Amino acid sequence: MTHNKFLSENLKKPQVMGILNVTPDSFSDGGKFATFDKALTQVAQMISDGADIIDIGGESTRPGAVDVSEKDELARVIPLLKAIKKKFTIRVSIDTSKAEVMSQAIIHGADIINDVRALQNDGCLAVLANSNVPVCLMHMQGLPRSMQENPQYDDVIDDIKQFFIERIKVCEQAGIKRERLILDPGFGFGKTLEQNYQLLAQLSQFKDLGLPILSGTSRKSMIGNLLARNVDERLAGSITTAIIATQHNASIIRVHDIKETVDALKILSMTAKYQ
Ligand code: 9MG
Repeated sequence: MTHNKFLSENLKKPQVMGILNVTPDSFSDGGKFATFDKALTQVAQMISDGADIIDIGGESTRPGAVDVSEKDELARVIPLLKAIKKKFTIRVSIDTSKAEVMSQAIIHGADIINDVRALQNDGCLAVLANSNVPVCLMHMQGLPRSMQENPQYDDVIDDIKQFFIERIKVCEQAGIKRERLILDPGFGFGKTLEQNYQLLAQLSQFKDLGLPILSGTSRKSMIGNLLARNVDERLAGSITTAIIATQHNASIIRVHDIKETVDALKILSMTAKYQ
């Protein structure tokens, strides 16, 4: 399977995607990078720690999160994207589900669109169809406000695979080539603890779709709830899940703790040579 230029050139080794939340209530950093200068300083640190991609999010998608207006999201994300593109050569992904944010992000140089709603919101397919930017289609059951209330599947792997097949078809029909797509099972987005770990253990089951897999488990409740650890105590769990995901075919790993994940991946890669 040939991917588009970005994907074929950059997925030869697992890519570390560093998380930069620019929401006042961001998931595990308490919003401490919510100001512009701090965010830029953080980007410099993420690059020096070895990030391959920076994922900027102006909408919180944590369980229970409320919606943000388009105006607020644009104001959080676009000036920062422009500044990063001016100052650094790092690739930038924009985490959004809004067509206008996608459109502005693409105009201002975004390298990937990361959509936890898999381009299901109005206008998103058309925006992507008019560009050549890769897009991550994430699976979520329900909506952030209520998704953890009672997640139910006939078979979590099969159901998510069917969702991917359907979304790939819809994208292709809209004019978005298959080779621009990245798939993400959406750890923690409408999944029980057991379902999350089944997905992690069986991530290779999505291999037959022939598309790159993105995995995001960093500091999530699936780690905290299993280990009884607060958000700031989930480093070991986050690294372990990143390594397991990589061993099971993930090629982009979305993380908070870049330096530690890069170290762990280097060790994994050293052993992979002898397998
Ligand atoms: C924005 N966001 C939060 N968690 C995520 C995950 O697991 N995957 C992707 N693609 N985006 C996420």
